[in-house]
Amino acid sequence: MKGNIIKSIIARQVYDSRSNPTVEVDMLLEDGTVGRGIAPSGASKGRFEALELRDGDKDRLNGKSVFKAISNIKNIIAPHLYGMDVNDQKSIDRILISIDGTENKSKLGANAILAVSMAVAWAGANVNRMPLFQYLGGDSARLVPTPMIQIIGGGAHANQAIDLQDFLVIPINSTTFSEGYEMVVNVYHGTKKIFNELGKPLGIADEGGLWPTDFVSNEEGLELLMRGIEAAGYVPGDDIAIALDIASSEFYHPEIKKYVFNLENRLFTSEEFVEYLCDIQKKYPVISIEDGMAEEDWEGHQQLSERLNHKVQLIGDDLFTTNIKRIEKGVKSGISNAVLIKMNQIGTLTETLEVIKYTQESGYLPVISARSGETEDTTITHLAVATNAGQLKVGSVARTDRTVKWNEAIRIEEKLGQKAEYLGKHIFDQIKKTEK
Ligand code: 2PG
Ligand code: MG
Repeated sequence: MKGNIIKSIIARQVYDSRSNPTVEVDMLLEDGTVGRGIAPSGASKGRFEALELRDGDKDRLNGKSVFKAISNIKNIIAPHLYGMDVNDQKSIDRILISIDGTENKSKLGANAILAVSMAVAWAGANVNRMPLFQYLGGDSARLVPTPMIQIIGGGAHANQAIDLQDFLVIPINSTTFSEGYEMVVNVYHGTKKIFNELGKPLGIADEGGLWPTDFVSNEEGLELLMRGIEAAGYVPGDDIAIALDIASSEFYHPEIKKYVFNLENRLFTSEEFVEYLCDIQKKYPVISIEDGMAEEDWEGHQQLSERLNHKVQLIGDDLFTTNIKRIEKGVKSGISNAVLIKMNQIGTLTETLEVIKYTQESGYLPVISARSGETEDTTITHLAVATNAGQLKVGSVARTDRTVKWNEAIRIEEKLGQKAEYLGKHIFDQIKKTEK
């Protein structure tokens, strides 16, 4: 079909939710259809992620401009793709991978490659007049994700005000996405009310969560979250469960092999940190822990997994970096039982789909995730439904770069109507099922 043919590719520098430059691509087809992709950007990045290409020009936008990536799209990528059928996503992504030719997409930049790959998907869906989730997932795409939502933000997303990065909730006692989302909105407001009543100064962290400025311990975040859940009229553990992204690579010091809580002036060995996490899990209704240990502390991960796997969802983010080779290593040794899926950690949509498939086939749980630097792009919501991943993590319920993704899930749920499925409490069965 001639209409599906790629006619021109426009790449430009736009800005993300942290006011950093990023790459946007418009994919124009012969029949006038357009598809757009915008690359997101992380702050607490894993060492093994694909490379985000920035210009490094200290006199311009702190070295963060992306004109090299844009010129790579215009001069290297685009000439290869003109005349191709936009519906052939796999071949297009394969070309992108091969003209880059590096392990970590460092020649062309994963931001350049991903924005193109996403734009191809949207143009493909648009030219077929289909929602993206259906275009990618067909008729079996019907699992609307259970949200994992940040209420308090810390770590690299809040200027290290506290060491732990994300205090999140999962609305387990909900039967639809819309119902679950409403519950979390209530928790957000409830927690804000508690902060105000206690006279706690408060900012908004990078992903829209509450930014504590005067905490004395990391556990204080958990205490306040519990109070926030109760203030919203819910029972912690029954209605709303807690999830944590420890993002521990950020405060692990490999030279001394210690985890360091700056806020509390406390040092932990790997074993002690496993103990700390197990204690927290006993004390609070925590059902999901991400990056409990640092990205290179495989032994620590092994210990944590022996203690908590199958009771708790243990997600590898920096640990796995959406990379089959690293996930394989985890699967072989029974490390963790879930994988955080971030498209820009690997760099193309096709590879992301392969990672999700591999994760599911390995009996691990995929959790689709945004980055802390985001835009109006809603691809990840569609990706979650398309792959029946079951869970989505997008930061908080405030700020438009976050709500665009959640609002899109509300629309998709409505569109699916009777066909829509949802995990809610079944998350527990899913975690249990990861037991071999
Ligand atoms: C994470 C993400 C999203 P960043 O650690 O899971 O919260 O943060 O995009 O900064 O890596
Ligand atoms: Mg993380």
